[in-house]
Amino acid sequence: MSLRPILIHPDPRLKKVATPVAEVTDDIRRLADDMLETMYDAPGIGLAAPQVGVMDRVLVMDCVKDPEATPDPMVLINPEIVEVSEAMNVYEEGCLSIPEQYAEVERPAEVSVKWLGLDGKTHSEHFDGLWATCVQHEIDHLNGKLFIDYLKPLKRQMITRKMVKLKRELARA
Ligand code: K1U
Ligand code: ZN
Repeated sequence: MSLRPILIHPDPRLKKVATPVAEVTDDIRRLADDMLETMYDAPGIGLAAPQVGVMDRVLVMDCVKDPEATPDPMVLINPEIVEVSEAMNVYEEGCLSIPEQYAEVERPAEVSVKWLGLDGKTHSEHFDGLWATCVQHEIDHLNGKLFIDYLKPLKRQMITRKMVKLKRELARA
């Protein structure tokens, strides 16, 4: 297992639609392991493959925030939202590709998702609470969408300018 560098916005790879995975290969298993290690190290509650520069439809998440509780790592390949609730929920989201920037985003409060597991089988689950918010945020990444795309243009531009500055500073360091 190894840590992979996380891309920082703006980066063209974060705006692209990722490609469906045709088969669960050793490369995909290695990618999922590396993504979980990278997510826990960040730390974060989710990570999508495009954030580490891989344009495959793979995401990982673990929304168990309590460090004393048992971790619940999940790997979702080719995830699809099959049902959304009418009820909406607002959560102050962050993003590992947009460090230290947070904003309220409104999304369906509950979603049903189906995906391919590392076992090669189709799985489906109903998510609510933070899990529902996180899985939608990660599926957005697979579709080239960031949480700042839900914000007013002025706020989005302000955050993007901060990230351009941060990337310049990181490149100089
Ligand atoms: O996809 C990402 O960039 C990861 C992102 C996921 C996410 C956060 C909040 C709402 C929806 C999706 C993060 O994990 S940001 C970091 C974070 O939320 C966190 C970090 C440490 C402990 C608890 C949360
Ligand atoms: Zn994100």
